[in-house]
Amino acid sequence: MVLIETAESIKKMEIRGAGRIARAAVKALADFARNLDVSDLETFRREMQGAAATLISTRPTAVSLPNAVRYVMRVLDSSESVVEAREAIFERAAEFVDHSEHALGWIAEIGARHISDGDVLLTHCNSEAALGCILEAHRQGKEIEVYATEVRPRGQGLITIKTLNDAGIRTNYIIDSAVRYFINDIDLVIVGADAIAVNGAVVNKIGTAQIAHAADEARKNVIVAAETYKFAPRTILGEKIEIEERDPAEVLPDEEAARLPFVRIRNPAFDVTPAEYIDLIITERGAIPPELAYTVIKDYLGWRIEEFR
Ligand code: RUB
Repeated sequence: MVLIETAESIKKMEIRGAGRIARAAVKALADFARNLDVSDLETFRREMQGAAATLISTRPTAVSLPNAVRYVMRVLDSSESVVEAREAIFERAAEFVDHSEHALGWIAEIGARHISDGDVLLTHCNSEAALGCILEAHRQGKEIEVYATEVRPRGQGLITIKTLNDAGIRTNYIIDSAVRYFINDIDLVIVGADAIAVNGAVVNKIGTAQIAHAADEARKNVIVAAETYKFAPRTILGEKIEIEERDPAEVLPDEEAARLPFVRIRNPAFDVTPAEYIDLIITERGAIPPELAYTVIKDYLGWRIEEFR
């Protein structure tokens, strides 16, 4: 069953990265709706809500996931029959995927404008949105060089350096703790986001906050590339974005950990970079300073204070 397989793949990080997770989830929802053999609307709604909950529970941090699922599920409120509801789900899911893919193109185009000929960039983790900007700048003929981090413990940096290498971009692969050592050689940091709070704080792969801090200290700009559906509406009311803490075995194998009974292994997958360390957020609608995050939530996501009553 596609729903269960997708949920498992997201949990195991076979499908990973906030944008990919969101697209996979809405495709799984559409598939679930297609195969849901029920005739009354109430049962259809209930089953769909169960499927949505299963998908949303897979990983807690990337807000693109609940945003995408809720965007698709909202059509159930106005549907009057199972046939209509099913069609509406298909339409919405396809619309989301289409928008998400186009958004990456627009972000790449806008982001590339902020990358100058001769720039040395630093990126962390593996973000489609951030890499899109780098690849587009290179495609435009800008002479650029990239530093890419390893990204302990899951090593997403390896995916990043393969992509950069395949594009023929001069790349330096460094361990995460070498960022401050190299920061003066870098002109611009460019990363993606899993979630952006209303105060402009950015949640991204663990280590991003340290990198942004080092960049701030060295007076280097930090750009975040993120689709509007990564902004977190519920932070308007002070809701905190949950930071996923993953299996300690990703950091140290269980057999080794078992020999160290006084040691607790901590494995947070993300951290929060305060808005003051971020210079610009590139969305598909344009580039904004982090202070304007509320505008994105209000104008583009269409979520208003009244919805939270
Ligand atoms: C991925 C990560 C990425 C964001 C943005 O973490 O932190 O920077 O999700 O990625 P993980 P994208 O590997 O744990 O999923 O721009 O591709 O949506």
